[in-house]
Amino acid sequence: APRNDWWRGGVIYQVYPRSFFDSNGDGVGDLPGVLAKLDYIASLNVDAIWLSPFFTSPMKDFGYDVADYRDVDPLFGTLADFEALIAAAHERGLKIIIDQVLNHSSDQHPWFAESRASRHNDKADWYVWADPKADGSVPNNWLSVFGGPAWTWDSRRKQYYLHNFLSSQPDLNFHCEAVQQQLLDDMEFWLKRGVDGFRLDAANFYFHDAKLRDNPPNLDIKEGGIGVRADNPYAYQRHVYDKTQPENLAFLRKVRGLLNRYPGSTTVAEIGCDNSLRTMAAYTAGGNTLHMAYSFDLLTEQCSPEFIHHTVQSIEGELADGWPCWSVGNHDVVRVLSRWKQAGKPVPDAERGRLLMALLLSLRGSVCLYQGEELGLPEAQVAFEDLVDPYGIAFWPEFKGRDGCRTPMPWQHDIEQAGFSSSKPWLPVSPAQQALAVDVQEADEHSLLNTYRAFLAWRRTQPVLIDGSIRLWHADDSLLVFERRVGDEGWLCLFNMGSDDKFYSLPVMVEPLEGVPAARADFQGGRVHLAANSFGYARLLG
Ligand code: TEU
Repeated sequence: APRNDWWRGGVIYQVYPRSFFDSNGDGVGDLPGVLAKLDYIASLNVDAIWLSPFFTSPMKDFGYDVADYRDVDPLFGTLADFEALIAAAHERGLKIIIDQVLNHSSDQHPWFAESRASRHNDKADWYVWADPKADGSVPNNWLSVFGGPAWTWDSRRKQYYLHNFLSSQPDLNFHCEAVQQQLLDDMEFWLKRGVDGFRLDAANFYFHDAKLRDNPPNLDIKEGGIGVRADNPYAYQRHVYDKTQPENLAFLRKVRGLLNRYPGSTTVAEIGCDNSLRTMAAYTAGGNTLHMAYSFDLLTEQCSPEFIHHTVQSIEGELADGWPCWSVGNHDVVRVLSRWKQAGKPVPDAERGRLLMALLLSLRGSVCLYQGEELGLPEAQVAFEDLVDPYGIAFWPEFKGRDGCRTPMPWQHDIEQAGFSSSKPWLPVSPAQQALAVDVQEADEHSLLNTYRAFLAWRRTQPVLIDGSIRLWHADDSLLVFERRVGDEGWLCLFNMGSDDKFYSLPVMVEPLEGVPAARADFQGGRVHLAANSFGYARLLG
């Protein structure tokens, strides 16, 4: 019988529809394109697909600016296309999770048009409006994640409105009950159409401090953190008032109440803030708020075994009965093989890719894989003239934006546009990525793609990895060792992330685990030999 908690320990494949497959030759991927490639996704042996936004949108933030929460943008297809996709996915045993961008709408949403029209109308308080200071300046020091103040002046209302992201993405006012109810109704619209859950965009941003207090300065800047750059003032504030307010828990409980009426549905929230592990724990514990949350910790530059050890240790310490979801890549960050560059000797990306695959899929929790990770794609080099991401354009050249991880999926190595589209795509195909196209890797039984397929097929039959507890054993500058356990069955999982051979003395008796795809550890009595970028598992005896 299908488990309602299929999402626990499940693997979610993130599709960025604009760049997956273009079925109608307009240069932009679409929902019929996802349908056309559904057998490919099913062949990966993942449990679910997370679709980045395909809703009606002026595309200022490529769909993360929604102008109608209940319809499909013509660029991506129709509601009927979406329904066909859901049906076909379910036939293949794949769940569909859709992105809900509730924190803000597009400034083209009719709600915003009404809200900005006057201070006295039904939607007057649906967005966050505030009077200027006496000198006409912005109400407080809050900043937009994408640069500049988080406030934009509206000459009609003669007030400022809040936008944590682009000025074309006004924040909805969650302090207004009617807004909450409307968004819950819009979510239910999709549940009724059979979606299996939601990825909640920027889920800790929903509420702002009603008193609009200034954020304090940040005196403890974490180098290598997301957005930490000398030219980005956002990192130099502590974001205690513009997001992550206590009121959010009550709203998330309403979301859970709605989902509880649709058994088998789930939520995975994106939590980006200074204390994201603690927030993840608070938002997923107790079974009455979110099902899962993912943090940004593994989406940063930091990738040492010590860092991963420390991150997992802290979340395990905080989590209680909450549930983590891990990812090392998405449509917002540099692709992992380019971001987690290895010190020392360069190694083939496919070898590094195998190690990161096994590591990510051995942690306790669910996992989001980003399209192309299974191919070991490096970050695409996109020239300034070709950039379309406003975030990248604003901070070039210190920060090159998010286009390099959003270029078209390479399906074929020897045809124009890598088989993604019959015309010029919205972002250029990367030649380095095209060399790793799906057709090349399908023809090679040892390719990273085929390793993913085999590993995921094996993993889904291993209760230790799906349900087991985790205990950290050891981390140094190259080696990470932890234990996973269900009942009497305990495994030691070892990863050599360094570029040199490594020996590890086993403090206990073990028996090497056979038949693990791509595992290469060599157990020699009381110690184990791990070549650079290799991993292995052993059963703990006694
Ligand atoms: O990203 C949210 C986001 O950018 C923040 O969480 C940010 O990284 C962090 O707060 C930095 O401190 C989501 C989407 O994934 C992204 O594509 C959208 O552009 C954004 O929301 C706005 O909808």
